Amino acid sequence: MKIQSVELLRVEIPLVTPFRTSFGTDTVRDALLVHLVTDAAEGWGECVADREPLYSAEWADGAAMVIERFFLPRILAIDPLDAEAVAPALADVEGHPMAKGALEMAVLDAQLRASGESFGSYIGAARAHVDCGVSIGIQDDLGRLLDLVDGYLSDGYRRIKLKIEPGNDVAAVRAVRERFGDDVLLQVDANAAYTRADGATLAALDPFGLLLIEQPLAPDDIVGHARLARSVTTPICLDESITSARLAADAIDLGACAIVNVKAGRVGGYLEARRVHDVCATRNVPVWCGGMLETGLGRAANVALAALPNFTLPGDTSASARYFAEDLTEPFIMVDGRLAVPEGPGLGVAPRPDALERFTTARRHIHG
Ligand code: NPQ
Ligand code: MG
Repeated sequence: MKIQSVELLRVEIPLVTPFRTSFGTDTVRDALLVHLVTDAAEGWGECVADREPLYSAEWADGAAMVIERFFLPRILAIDPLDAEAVAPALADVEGHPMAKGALEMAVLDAQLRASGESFGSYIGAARAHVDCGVSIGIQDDLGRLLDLVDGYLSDGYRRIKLKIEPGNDVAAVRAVRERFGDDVLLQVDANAAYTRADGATLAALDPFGLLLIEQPLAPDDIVGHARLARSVTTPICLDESITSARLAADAIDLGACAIVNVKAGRVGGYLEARRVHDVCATRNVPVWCGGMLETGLGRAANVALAALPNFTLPGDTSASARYFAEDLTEPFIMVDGRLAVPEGPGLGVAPRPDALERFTTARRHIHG
């Protein structure tokens, strides 16, 4: 496979409702896309870095710069080019896993479209559908939160995740349990908003039978999570902390988590994400697929990943309609609380030309 052109695009897609987390509020998804044309096929990659470096150190403008200045020359020098060669070729550049992952995704999509194989088949999907969960942003008003949960349960979502922060935690969980009962699969995500001193608050969640508490402490506080895990009964799940398969294995072996959220962008791409799945499976630690408000492109890859055997908990793989009135690709529609793994070559979906034109805010060829 030989690269003929590389284009970087920025798309801005309005969110159906603002999404508030402990690190900020988003009203649009501003995503960086990589569009490759090779002699064999086209490929699309989506970078999950946000507009500002609040969730993680990466941000969309920075990702575009590091791709153009440092990754592109390395990619163009790979011979023969395939997705497996991308991460090793970029490994001498420190960090930037989301930018690396976007490039690997684009190369993999092109490679699979050329060979006619689906992303799901390549990555090892073991089923044709995946269970959907939904992530609900922090609400000022508990009545509004209950209405949202009610609506998502009516839609068929099989698991509810509440974003929490200090002061917006136990009361929200209690209200949801009181209204909807103990059978609803329920979990919380703190996006690192707590400290080692908050053990008592987090232990106050124990009576509510949550599936897990996601990333209560700072990303680099593996020891703090290990201590916390011994002082609460709710399983600890790590998200931001897990930057590689090796770190996943170490965090589990140190007792810092009993469940892992897998996000390809955070670990440098879908191939490393599969290795995270594998080390967790070896240790009998369940995993689930996280979400980064992906367009249909990233959503397609996530749904394929979430079909691997050890993804035994519903993921943040929601329907397109959870986030967007109109998706960039054909929408992912939930049926009976599940999404179908795309079956076409590569990602199995592509941007619809008219939607791409309307959502694009900038585009530039960086090669060819
Ligand atoms: C999480 N996702 O699990 C993330 C957080 C998150 C679905 O809860 C733009 C880019 C907005 C990345 C909002 C979910 C984002 C983002 C939230 C990531 O921690
Ligand atoms: Mg999270």
